[in-house]
Amino acid sequence: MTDTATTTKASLNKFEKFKAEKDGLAVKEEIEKFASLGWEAMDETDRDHRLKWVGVFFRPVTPGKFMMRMRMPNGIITSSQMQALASVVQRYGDDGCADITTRQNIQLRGIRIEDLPDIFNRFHSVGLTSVQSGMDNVRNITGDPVAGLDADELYDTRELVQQIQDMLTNKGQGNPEFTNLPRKFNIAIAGGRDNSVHAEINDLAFVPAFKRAGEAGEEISPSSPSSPSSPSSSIFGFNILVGGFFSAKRCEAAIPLNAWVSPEDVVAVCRAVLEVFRDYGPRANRQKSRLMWLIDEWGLEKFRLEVEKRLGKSLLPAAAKDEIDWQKRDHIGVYKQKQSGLNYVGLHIPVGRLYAEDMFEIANLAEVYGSGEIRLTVEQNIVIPNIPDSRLATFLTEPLLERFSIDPNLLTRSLVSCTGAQFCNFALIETKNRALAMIKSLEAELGLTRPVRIHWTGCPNSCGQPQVADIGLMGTKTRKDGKTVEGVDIYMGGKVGKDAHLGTCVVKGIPCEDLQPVLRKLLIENFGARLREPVTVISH
Ligand code: SRM
Ligand code: SF4
Repeated sequence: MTDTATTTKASLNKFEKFKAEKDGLAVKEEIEKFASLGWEAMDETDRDHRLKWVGVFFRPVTPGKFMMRMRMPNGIITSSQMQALASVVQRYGDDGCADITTRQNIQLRGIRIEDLPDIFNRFHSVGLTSVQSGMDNVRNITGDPVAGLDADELYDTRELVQQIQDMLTNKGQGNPEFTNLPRKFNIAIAGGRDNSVHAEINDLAFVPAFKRAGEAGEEISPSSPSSPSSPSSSIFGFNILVGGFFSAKRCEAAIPLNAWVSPEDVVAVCRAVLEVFRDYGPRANRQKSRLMWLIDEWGLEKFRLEVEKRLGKSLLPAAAKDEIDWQKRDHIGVYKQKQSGLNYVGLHIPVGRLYAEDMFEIANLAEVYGSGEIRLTVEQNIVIPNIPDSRLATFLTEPLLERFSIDPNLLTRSLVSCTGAQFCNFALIETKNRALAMIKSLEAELGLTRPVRIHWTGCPNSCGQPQVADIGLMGTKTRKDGKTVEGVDIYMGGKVGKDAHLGTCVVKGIPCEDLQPVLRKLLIENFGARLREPVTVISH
């Protein structure tokens, strides 16, 4: 392993120790062996931890039925890839399903270890990879969900995101240079004006920003390439944000590195930042290992200097302002593309949950009406692009759109939920099913005039991002009538898009069984909701 500047071997935590004994990626060569051994006979560290380096997650809640986390750069998947994923979960009957994640990605459920060799072969044949998607690796890299489609976009993020993934996974084969980071690492690139990727909650994020020729860095020559939509004599690039993260102990929005890069340098900057994090990031305490802890220890100036050293050149100071000046869009509904005569259509997938037949049908619709491409959003929904005007009306009559609506009710529309107790052993509460049931009841009681973004997360790890929500609900255990019951802490004030900032906890420990009237009140008092008809409030 890479020795860190600050950590001695004796102070390594247990994760560092097992990584030092055997790199996680080594299990890639042992899949056949594991398949014939079976999950019960496997070495426990390989089974419970190292398999995550190839995207395979042991689920203590459903032992023997594993989860697989893919990589979907920029949240883009083809219909044949979707079919391949569908055929994998289909074989597991009631145990098989898939979830769209809060990082524009897909996770599969019900996976049996004996099937892994065949599953990896299938993935390989359709160009899918799940490598380095868990543990101390870089997670799925997010990009603008309407990249290349949106007439107002500043930069098409697709190629850059793919290049970064190729660099850090060696084109999906696995890259031992980046398989032993001190902790997980998130990267996002925003290409539009609405920050569709939640740049502020990533360890490293790039947000569109124009530099005026001559502004601070004389390196910018008027002949440098500029975006079609750039103001005259300006050049397109990105301001860099660093250190955003959520964890059970601490949540921070990313801070400006005071650096600007042109698109050509983005991959190199990612490499440089990751090398610095890998070689100097703190490894003693896993609760204090994310990038922001290193920045705290060093100060931003030193961090920036080390990144520049690895990069082999100075970074230009940030552009005076970035271009994130829109409210965040959710992409649900029908929208004209920049390509004349084509449309993209966003379908709402309730809490991101899909079954094999849904996945086959989505793939089929994308092929029949579009170009065979499907996009995923961080709100756990899908976008089908490239539907010609001439086929749009017929597309909109497809039965699947009754379940996966293009015009859902206003609370349903913005609902996001993490996995929760059904599959996740960290969960303190059940989330997805509860979230759906409660939203349905609230919508029956209330009339709304605008969407309210409600995010559920089953524990303080915050995978469901309650801090970015209008109303965030974080699972906890609380007391009621002398008994321990499932409850939530309530977060409010999360703002996304322009001037994004994190919400904070406003109430703690509301029992889930008492939550609905509390939400009703919040929606009425803060978000303009109105009671459809008087509700009898029963006091407990
Ligand atoms: Fe997460 C761990 C699910 C996005 C913060 N996350 C987990 C594990 C792997 C825990 C486990 O082994 O059971 C969960 C798997 C449950 C399962 O069976 O699905 C899990 N995280 C998820 C997903 C699936 C939630 C979802 O329903 O969408 C998301 C998968 C994203 C992906 O495709 O890679 C997911 N997780 C996030 C996010 C949101 C984001 O990235 O925007 C966060 C907060 C942002 C961040 O990381 O800074 C997040 N997950 C965590 C943490 C806390 C990290 C920390 O520094 O302490 C953990 C626990 C850990 O890593 O020790 C965690
Ligand atoms: Fe599991 Fe907690 Fe993440 Fe939800 S927030 S998926 S319960 S780790």
